Amino acid sequence: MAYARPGQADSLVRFAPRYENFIGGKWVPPVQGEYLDDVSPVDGRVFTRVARSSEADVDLAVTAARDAFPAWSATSPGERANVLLRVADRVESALERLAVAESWENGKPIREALGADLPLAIDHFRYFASAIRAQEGSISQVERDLVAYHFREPLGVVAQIIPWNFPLLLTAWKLAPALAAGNCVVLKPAEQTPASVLLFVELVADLLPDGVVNVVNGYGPEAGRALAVHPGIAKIAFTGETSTGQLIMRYAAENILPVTLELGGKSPNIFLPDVFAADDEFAAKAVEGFVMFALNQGEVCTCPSRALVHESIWDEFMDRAVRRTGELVLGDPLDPATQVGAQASAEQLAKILSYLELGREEGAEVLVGGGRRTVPGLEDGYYVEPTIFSGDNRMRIFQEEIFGPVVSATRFSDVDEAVRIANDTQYGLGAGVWSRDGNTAHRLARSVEAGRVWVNCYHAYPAHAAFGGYKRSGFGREGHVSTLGHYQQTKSVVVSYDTRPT
Ligand code: TXE
Repeated sequence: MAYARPGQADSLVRFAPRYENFIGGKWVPPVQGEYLDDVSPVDGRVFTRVARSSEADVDLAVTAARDAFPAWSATSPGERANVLLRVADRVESALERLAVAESWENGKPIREALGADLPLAIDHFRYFASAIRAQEGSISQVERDLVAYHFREPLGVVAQIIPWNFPLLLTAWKLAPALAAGNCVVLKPAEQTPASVLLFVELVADLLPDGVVNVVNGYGPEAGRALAVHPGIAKIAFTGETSTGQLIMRYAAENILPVTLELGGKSPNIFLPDVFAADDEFAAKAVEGFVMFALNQGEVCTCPSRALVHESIWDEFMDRAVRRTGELVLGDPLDPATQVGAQASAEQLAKILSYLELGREEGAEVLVGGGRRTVPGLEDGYYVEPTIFSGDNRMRIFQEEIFGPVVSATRFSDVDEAVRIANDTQYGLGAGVWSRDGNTAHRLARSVEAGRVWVNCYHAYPAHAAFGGYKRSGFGREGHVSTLGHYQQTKSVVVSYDTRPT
């Protein structure tokens, strides 16, 4: 049975009619008094309104964060770890409620929110609680009586700007390492999906000292830009489109700030001939790996949006892939049986439909899907059929990030050709390799220019495995102990224990 929709009497979620910014531990109305509409892609209707922030609001948030920094940065790693553990427990206690909110606001199937987004978010807080306690500095013995101690110190106030495809998970990916390292944060959620982040903040507000986490809402070129150029911040962490990432780097240059960027992708998923030579269970797993292009409606930066299938298995493999894709259950995101939900926004829907059109114009063949879908009772929602194109890697549908449930498939004849096609892209975020031959899989994994390569699996995002891009997919790593380094600076204290005069 589907979860009740927010607004229905028995729903787990009751959205307020309006949300303010969260600054210095309080809900603060926007200085200019303006709000923006928050639309659910499930039914295409406005369900709440959220502060539309300007420079003045950003300034308040950065000031609050700076005021909180001396005390927070002076806490011990153990104290900060305990805060993160309490945040994790609190989120866990409200898992279903947050999942409904996330599904309603983003359009993702509730089964994914319950089974992946929220559990992974919780685990990230726990992971970084452990990571910060286990982190060690180093001592260099420069000379017999001259040593350098290396301390890892927080940066200060960190600006974090996130997109709409994984609002709660990316909030966790950003907040957990930043807070663990002793920074204060000003977070700007995407204008399409602020409410679930605000529910999260409301839930954990009493666990955090005032000003340690602040949230300013609003549009990218207004609130986002104002935050990124603010002289009071010490770093920008951004996830979003590659062209926005370029702007972020320019903004960062104004104040000489470090940035980490997690940007777009066009990830190849490579299927070698022995996929079918092995047992059928393995072949079935590989087909499921192909079908993962539709996870989160394809609105995933690592969406396996290019499938490279060996020519010797093309017919059989694609038959099975087309059949499985056609079986995916598309519908009400709040129904636990639903596997494909709604695209996150009307703009995203329009973008995907334009690429479906473009693929046909370019001469690609539609093997399954190819259009918008209407869900009974949710006629104004933004639903797109999972679509497989067959074509050539030079086509725009193989080169540009569509960010929808669309995969462009092509064949290859040997491993060298697979590598050539896989690397023929400006992006380098994710890749998949499917083979029973460990040597071939290893060779491919090492040859593909991507920051994350999955072998015989896909879309796994465990904490403790570094995630981030090569090429124009950005730089910096998340989800791993090394991420702490992106939120710290190194101080070396050089000490002489030599008692002789120099
Ligand atoms: O992204 P933006 P959009 C890709 C995907 C999608 C396309 C457009 O292909 O179709 O980007 O999505 C903030 N200064 N990805 O327009 O603009 C914005 O408010 C400061 C890939 O939503 O990058 C939001 O909070 N901030 C992707 C965040 O940046 C600015 C995830 C992301 O928005 C800003 C999402 C500015 N000038 C989209 N302009 C991934 N790789 O995960 C915007 N923002």
